[in-house]
Amino acid sequence: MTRRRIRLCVALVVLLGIRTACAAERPNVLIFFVDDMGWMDSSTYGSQFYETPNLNRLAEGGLKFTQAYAMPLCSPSRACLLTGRHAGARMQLHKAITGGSQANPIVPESANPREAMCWPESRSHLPRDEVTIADSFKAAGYRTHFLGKWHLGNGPKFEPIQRGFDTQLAVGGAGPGPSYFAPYSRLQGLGDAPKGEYICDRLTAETIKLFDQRSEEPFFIYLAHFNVHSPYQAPKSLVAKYQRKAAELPANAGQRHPIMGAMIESMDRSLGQILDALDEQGLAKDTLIVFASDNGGVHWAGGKPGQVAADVPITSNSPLRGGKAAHTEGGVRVPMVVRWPDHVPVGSTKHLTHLMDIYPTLASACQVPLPKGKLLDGVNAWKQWTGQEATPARTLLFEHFPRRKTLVDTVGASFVRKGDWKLVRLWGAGKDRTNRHELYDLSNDIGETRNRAEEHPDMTQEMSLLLDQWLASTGALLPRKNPAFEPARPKAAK
Ligand SMILES: [Ca+2]
Repeated sequence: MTRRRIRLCVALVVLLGIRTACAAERPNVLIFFVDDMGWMDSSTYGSQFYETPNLNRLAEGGLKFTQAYAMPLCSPSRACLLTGRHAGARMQLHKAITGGSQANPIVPESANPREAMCWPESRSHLPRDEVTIADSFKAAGYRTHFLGKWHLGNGPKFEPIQRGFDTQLAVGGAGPGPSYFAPYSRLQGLGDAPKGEYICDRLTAETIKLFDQRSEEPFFIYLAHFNVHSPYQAPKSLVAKYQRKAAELPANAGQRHPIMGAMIESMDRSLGQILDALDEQGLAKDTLIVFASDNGGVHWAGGKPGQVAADVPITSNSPLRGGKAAHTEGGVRVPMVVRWPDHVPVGSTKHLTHLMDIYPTLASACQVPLPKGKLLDGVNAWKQWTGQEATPARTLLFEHFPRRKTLVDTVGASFVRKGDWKLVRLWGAGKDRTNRHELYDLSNDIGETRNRAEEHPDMTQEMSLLLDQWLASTGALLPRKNPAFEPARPKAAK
């Protein structure tokens, strides 16, 4: 071999070596996102009713978070996940996007005389000037794919392919439409679905197809399942299985809804099929998986008349208080598991985290540059995820959720977590419509049963000040007293 050929071979080996190293350092990313799955809605987190062997399997090979937070509702949580920024405070997006949402939200000057407060309106879409995690990953050379529930604005200009995704499928709103079973009347790209197909199964199959598209570029997949949001529908055989299980339980058991059991198991089967496909294709070690939910479980009866267990609460978040749409732990604490073999150690962590942290942390893991000139509220916790640092990446966590009461247990509230303590501000709920504060020590009162605000006035004041400073820094819209309020009038029914 001539010297020139030797030099060429050495150069090739070096190049190939670097490429292999790069490939190993830039994993594929799969965000497996579930809708309305509460913190206790899996055997992984302690449910005795639901069966989630595949989430157990994921957690046994990864890191399980016990203090991961979302917003209490779908749209704001998804905005936090995708932008790494506070949706409720910075984007004025604090409700699920509906026809009543506004393009340019304000706080109305006055409201119905029955209402004590004027509540801020909520935005109708993810603002166009926000940069998404998909924008960043696409710019860094990833193939980016979206499947499932979007719920961040209606109309072509707000769809995933306008927000950094190369491909999109389904792009649903609050749920899959009138049915989880084909034909689907409101979902994109699924016109070929055979009658009776369950949308969860289809999204799973379409995700696995993306694994087959082997290319030089790694993939970034955001699979946002419709399960386990309403309408409550699941394959009959699975519903029957959970009817038998429920029949064995006392009538007051918190978790006993057969359709919910079947919907959760369907979702878990999807996860299992995806994990199997990654194993079979030799991709498991090169794929970083984040599993999470967008808000707490629905703890009221949500079935339709005549449906199985129509009068039974959909789930229970106990020992957490409340559920979906509430600022209490049952509404905002969610399951979250991260797996990347040989990088993220196996175990569980109490570190405080939020869906907002996923963007900067994944960007760090995958060497993806963060957007310039955009302040992220999420923190980069990669050193914590990988066990390189034991101290938490965040000790403070804020949420802003200024809405009138519309669903069970919901009130307009904001809160700050500082270490184990949680200070809640209930807007206009005090004497003469002043703000009321509640203080909880979650280290020994996870159910928020004992308000310690009077016992710890200094801490209450200090954390209230932190909340004020944060709200002012974000430009959040704040509720104010309704000048038209007539207390003598009966309050709105809801
Ligand atoms: Ca949701």
